[in-house]
Parts: sequence; structure tokens; C-alpha cells
Amino acid sequence: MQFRIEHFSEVDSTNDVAKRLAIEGAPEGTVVISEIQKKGRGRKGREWFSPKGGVWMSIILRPKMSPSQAAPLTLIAGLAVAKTLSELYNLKCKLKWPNDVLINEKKVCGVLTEISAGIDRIDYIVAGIGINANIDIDSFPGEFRGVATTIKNELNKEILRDELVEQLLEEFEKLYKIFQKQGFSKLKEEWKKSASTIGRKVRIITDRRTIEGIARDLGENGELFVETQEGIEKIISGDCIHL
Ligand code: BTX
Repeated sequence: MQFRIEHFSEVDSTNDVAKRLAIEGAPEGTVVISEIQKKGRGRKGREWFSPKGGVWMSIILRPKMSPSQAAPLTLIAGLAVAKTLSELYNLKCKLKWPNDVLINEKKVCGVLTEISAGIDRIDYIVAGIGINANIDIDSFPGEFRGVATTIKNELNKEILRDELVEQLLEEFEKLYKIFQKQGFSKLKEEWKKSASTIGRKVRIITDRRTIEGIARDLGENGELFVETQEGIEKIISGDCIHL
């Protein structure tokens, strides 16, 4: 994949810029990076704190697969971040289903994947990745401080963000190629090895209901299998709270 980086000093959300570029025809591999996001988004309209010093980026993808097969891309982006932070800084990250990368149970990165598709064809996917890189933990608003960490906070020093982006794109591309050629099954095992969710007691909140149980496994499309008192439930999307 040929990456082409579009660099901005300030945008509302890199996902929104990437979506606009995708609609205008930007090819796969276009990457939008901004120093600051004024309206960085998490899932379900939640706020993502995005000050200067972080890595706020969105990758445009146009995989030739059906929309229902693309769900693991969120997990794959998280896995790529975890591998990169381990390779570059020896940071031990854990993956929380579906979209967080944690260090000691605190979020160092979140992934927001958005898709535009017809019934059986993907038009584009925007994989938004937010990494708390060179940010002081004290600068986080009070309500987020307890759930977040930053690379600077973990290493007690600042890192080279260009090097992080370069290595992350390389890592992501490797995993993306495997996913396109062989599907998710091999990567699923790798994700599970770094997972903090599997084997844990969890509460899952979906649009329709809340369930509690033990997270047992991942499905072929990145779904979470949760063992509840009623039996095994397959969760396609939702918020996951580790209990
Ligand atoms: P999420 O909905 O799983 O998590 C959002 C929650 O995470 C917030 O409600 C808050 O509790 C907490 N939070 C907010 N900001 C931070 C932060 N900087 N670090 C740690 N925790 C935080 C996660 O959604 C998906 C985030 C994706 C962000 C990227 S950045 C590039 C791209 N553009 C964009 O607008 N979003 C994505």
C-alpha cells in the first residue's frame, strides 16, 4: 500500500477530514494526521481529548470484501498499535475489546472505525487511531484522567512521533495484508494473546441490552463470546466494561 500523509495543524476530527477526502476519491493509504483535534470523537458521539502532543490519525482503506467481513479492522488497528509500542518502547500493552489499547488498565490509545458501504461492497473505511503520545497526564480533564495514560507518562520522556507513525503504518500494513489474504483467523489468535478482555468478568452494553458474564473467545469476525448464566452470547458490537 502506498501511504500518502496529509498533515494538518488543527482539524475538528481527522476521521471527518478522511471521510471527506474519501468521498472526493482519495485512494487507499491516504492518511490524515493533525496536531490538534478540536472535536475528536470516540464511539457513540463521546468526546476524545486530543491536545497537541498526541498522534491523531485516520487511514483511508478500500478493502475488497463484504462490509460484514470488515469488522475485525478495529481489532487489527489496536493490535498494530500494541505491537508498535512494544517494539519501539518495550511497553507492554493489553487489548480491550473492541477498540482500546491499555497499559496497566489505562487507555493509551483508542480506535474509531467508520464505514461507508452498500449491501455487498465497501466504498471506504476510515480507521481512526488516537494515541496519547507526548501529553502530560496532568493536562487531561479530571473526568478522563483516571482512565487514561500517555506514552510520556509511562516512559518519563517524550518520543519521536514521526518514528511512531512510520512504524505503526508499517505494522498496520503487514497485518492488513494478512487479513486481506487469509482472513482474521490467524490474527485473531495474536489479538487474543495480547487481550485483557478474554477470561475476564465483563459487562457488555449494547444498544438493546446489558449483559454480564465471562468473556470467553473471539469469533471469526471479531465478535466477543460471553458466557452468561443463560449460555454463550455472541456480541457483535457494544461497550465492554471489565468488572
Ligand atoms: P470510546 O468511545 O471507546 O472512548 C471514549 C472515552 O474514552 C471517553 O468517554 C473518555 O472516557 C475516554 N477518553 C477521552 N479522551 C481520551 C484520551 N485522549 N485518552 C484516553 N481516554 C480518553 C475511543 O472511543 C475511540 C477514540 C478514537 C480517537 C481517534 S483520534 C483520530 C480519530 N479522529 C477522531 O475524531 N477519533 C479518532
